[in-house]
Amino acid sequence: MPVHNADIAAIFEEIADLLEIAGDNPFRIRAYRNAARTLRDLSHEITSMIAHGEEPTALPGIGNNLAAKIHEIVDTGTTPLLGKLRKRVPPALTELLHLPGLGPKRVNTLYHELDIHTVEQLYRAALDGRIRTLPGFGAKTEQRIVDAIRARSTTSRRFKIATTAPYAEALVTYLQQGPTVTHVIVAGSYRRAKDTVGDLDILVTTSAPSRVIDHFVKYDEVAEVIARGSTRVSVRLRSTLQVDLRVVAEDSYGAALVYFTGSKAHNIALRDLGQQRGLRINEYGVFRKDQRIAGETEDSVFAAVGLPVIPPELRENRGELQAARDGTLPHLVELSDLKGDLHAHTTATDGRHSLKEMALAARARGFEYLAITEHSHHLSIAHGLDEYRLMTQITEIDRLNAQLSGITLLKSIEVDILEDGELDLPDRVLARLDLVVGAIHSRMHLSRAKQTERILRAMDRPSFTILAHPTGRLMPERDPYDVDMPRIIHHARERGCFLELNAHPERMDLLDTYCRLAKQEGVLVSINSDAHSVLDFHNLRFGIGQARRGWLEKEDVLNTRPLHALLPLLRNCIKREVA
Ligand code: DGT
Ligand code: CA
Ligand code: CA
Repeated sequence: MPVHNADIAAIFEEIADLLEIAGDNPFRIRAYRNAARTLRDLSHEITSMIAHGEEPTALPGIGNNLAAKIHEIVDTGTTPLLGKLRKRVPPALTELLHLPGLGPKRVNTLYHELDIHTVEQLYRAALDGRIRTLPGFGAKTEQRIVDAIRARSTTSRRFKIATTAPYAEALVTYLQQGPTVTHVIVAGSYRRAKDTVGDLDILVTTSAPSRVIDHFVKYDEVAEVIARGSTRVSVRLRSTLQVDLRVVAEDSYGAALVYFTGSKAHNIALRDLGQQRGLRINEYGVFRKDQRIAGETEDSVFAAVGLPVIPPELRENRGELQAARDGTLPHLVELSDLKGDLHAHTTATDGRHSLKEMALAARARGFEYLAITEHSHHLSIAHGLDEYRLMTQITEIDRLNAQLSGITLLKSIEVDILEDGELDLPDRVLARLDLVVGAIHSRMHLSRAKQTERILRAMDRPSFTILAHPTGRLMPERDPYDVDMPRIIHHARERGCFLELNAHPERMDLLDTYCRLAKQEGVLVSINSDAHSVLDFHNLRFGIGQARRGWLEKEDVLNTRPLHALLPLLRNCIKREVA
């Protein structure tokens, strides 16, 4: 069975979790977590790398020991270490570890004091008020546990889009190799580039549906066939991801693609539009009475109702049909429009590559600039920079900039926004940087009013440039914090600063609807990778997808500016005095 990077990463994460609960060596735990991240972020399958004779040790952070584990998993689907650890620690406990506020110490307390193994047991104990009696817990923690479990049950069945991408791409390749197939395309929310995907919807055109379906259900990854008909089949993959396959004739391709791309709300609105013109639109075509007038291509379907084709990312019935009718559809930003990245880390804090490695990787992508934005010292778990270490890095950046051609490193910092809205470094230090990226990493549970005030105050600092990951969510374990985002966007407008759309798969924040609001307010959005390794630039494609969902065009995005146009914008922002 082909083993995907995500499968190996999941095993490494579980090993790390189990080691953590068992109180193992922190360095060992970290090594597994880093390796999991490396694998997940990899743009190619490690199995094919190995098949080409390359060794996993060529990857950053993968030593001989981890490489041996990877080989074991590729060959057998698992590693003996996992079995051993699962005997030592009840495996369900790792699920508890992923609830906010529960570290290994608390999980151990729950296990030993209350014999809690599972999330369900934890939920019941919390509702009974038994958690608050434990040492190190309180009524507040207990309530947070209840909230988190409730939130989880509504969101946990969805996958981050970045997680589904390797599965989708591998399946498309597999289906293309099958018999009598012409088009293969992933439709549904995946094609609309939603930040999370409920299931994959794959559309295939063929003259022999049953042969395609036979081929599909033989795919190695298929764990279970949920439902099978003559032109459709639903399966669950081993990763638990569900895939719906639809098989249609070539001349229905466009109509089926429109239908299965959705969204449902968009489809219904489009169908109504058709009805007003005496047309019937369904997944087989566009019909006037019994006569088919369109359906081979998406263009033909939209043209039948007098519209240009609408980009999939806009198809949410949020005004796109009206815009299409008015000729005001946006010309959406594209990945190739990005000229640089304004959020990246190096080995100086919690990144895994050096300044130079990051600079060269950015240059290789065709970027003109890369802002180095380490954490500031308040974030001690990431080994954040104090003033002295920041100054040392600035010197090093100057040296590298003099040495390297074709790429400019910008001096910056991801400075912590403290609870009172102050920044973690004084203005005189921040004033020496090209830009200042501010972010919240602590006290996520302030009231909406306090959290909003905190951010507005931070934006008032004279050097503040970009608000990073504006709602702080980490999918799936941390919900966005409660803030008044329209007010923050408005304030950004007044203060002349910018908002980040963080393309890290777990963040994908600013949300699409707020991207759109930012555009309406004239606030530029910076689409950043938050790279912690040279591989992370790859995630920018998902950030672009979300920006497109937010109707953003090239000129709405800060880092589509070439360096010479970017610098004045940053300076304007930095020099602005507090009124
Ligand atoms: P997901 O899977 O929850 O991330 O979201 P989608 O949009 O992929 O939804 P899914 O998989 O249930 O269905 C795929 C597309 O099929 C959906 O976007 C639109 C179309 N569709 C599904 N059910 C209906 C329906 O009842 N009416 C219409 N007009 N279209 C539907
Ligand atoms: Ca779907
Ligand atoms: Ca579906």
